[in-house]
Amino acid sequence: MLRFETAGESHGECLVATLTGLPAGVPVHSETVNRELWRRQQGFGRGGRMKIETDRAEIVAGVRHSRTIGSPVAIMIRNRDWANWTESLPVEDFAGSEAHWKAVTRPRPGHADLAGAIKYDFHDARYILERASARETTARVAVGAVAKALLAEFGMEVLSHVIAVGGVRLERRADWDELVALSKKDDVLLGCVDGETEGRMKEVVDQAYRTGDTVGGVFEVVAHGVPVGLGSHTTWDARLDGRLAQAIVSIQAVKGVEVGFAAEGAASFGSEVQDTIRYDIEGRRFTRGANRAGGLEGGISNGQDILVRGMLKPISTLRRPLESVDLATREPALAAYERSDVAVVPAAGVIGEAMVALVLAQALLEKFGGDSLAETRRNYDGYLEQVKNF
Ligand code: EPS
Repeated sequence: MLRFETAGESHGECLVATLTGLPAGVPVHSETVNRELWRRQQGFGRGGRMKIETDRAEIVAGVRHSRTIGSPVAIMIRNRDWANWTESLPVEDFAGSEAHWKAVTRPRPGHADLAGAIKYDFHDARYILERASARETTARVAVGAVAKALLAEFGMEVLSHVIAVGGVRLERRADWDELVALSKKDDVLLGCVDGETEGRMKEVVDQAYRTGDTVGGVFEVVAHGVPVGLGSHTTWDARLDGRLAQAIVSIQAVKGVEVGFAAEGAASFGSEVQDTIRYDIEGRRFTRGANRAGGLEGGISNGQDILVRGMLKPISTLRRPLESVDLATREPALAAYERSDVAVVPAAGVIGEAMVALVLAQALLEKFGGDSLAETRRNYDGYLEQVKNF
């Protein structure tokens, strides 16, 4: 079973992630992981922290001579900002440390601050926000890049784009080649495939900057080259759509997920929604009239592109803070503000890619197993042959 874990606080020494259960022989290169980390840092609307950090992956276990060796892969990403926090958040307490604490006692509406402080019995939300912060997603993206390397061996790719920022929405479908081109760009504005729409998205972010506000949006993750048959209809927790939904909603600030064209489908008749089935006699394969199901039927991948969207609420740290209550005095107070992002939709898309890649890698290994890449490939090729002869 492929599994991953992350640890690390936003202003601690580093973030770490382990990925356990990969077969031996998967090619892994630091530069590929670093490119994904770089992509996560981009986008118009990111905050001051991104100017401090240049996230770099240090692969410290599980990879030798650029290939996995079957043992857990461990990756560390150092926080440059840690240098400014060594006295405020030390591992070992020291006499007089209180004078250096950066206590957060005015919880931000929408953040984990208040619920976390009550639950963990802290009167300082600092200990909560340090882990709740989306800085944690750096570690997810690092192991997600390794999952992508495994998927690439089987012809699968996962990319994303932004389909809405605030009320501005991309009104057309993006094709796969546009997503590939977007992922190769070295100047990321808002991650939208349409320049004119992206310009209008930027105006919304500009407005949020001007007014001390924040803005959310919607990203779409597309998985290309996925074979028919990952996931299963047989039990609720084997359904791939459910597993992808959890992976997407677990991303900080994501409040909603959509598989395929769910919202549109809910407002339509069945005759307009289902993807009709056809057969290509020469190619000896089943084809579809459309892909409104987002590549998933009955919780099983159906061979079409997998489409999942994440809906992000606006970031909860506002420069023009909202009404709150001071945890110490119980008096009304404005919520805490240090610095924050104004919009993070393209970055969230990159995180969404990592999460989708991890879930697909898990489903792939569940179905095909293998301790070495060669063994996994043999099982995979045998299955594809079976599908061809179905
Ligand atoms: C983030 C780093 C954080 C925030 C953001 C994501 O850095 P800092 O808190 O030092 O400014 O910019 O986290 C949040 C949105 C949040 O609410 O905590 C990152 O690396 O993505």
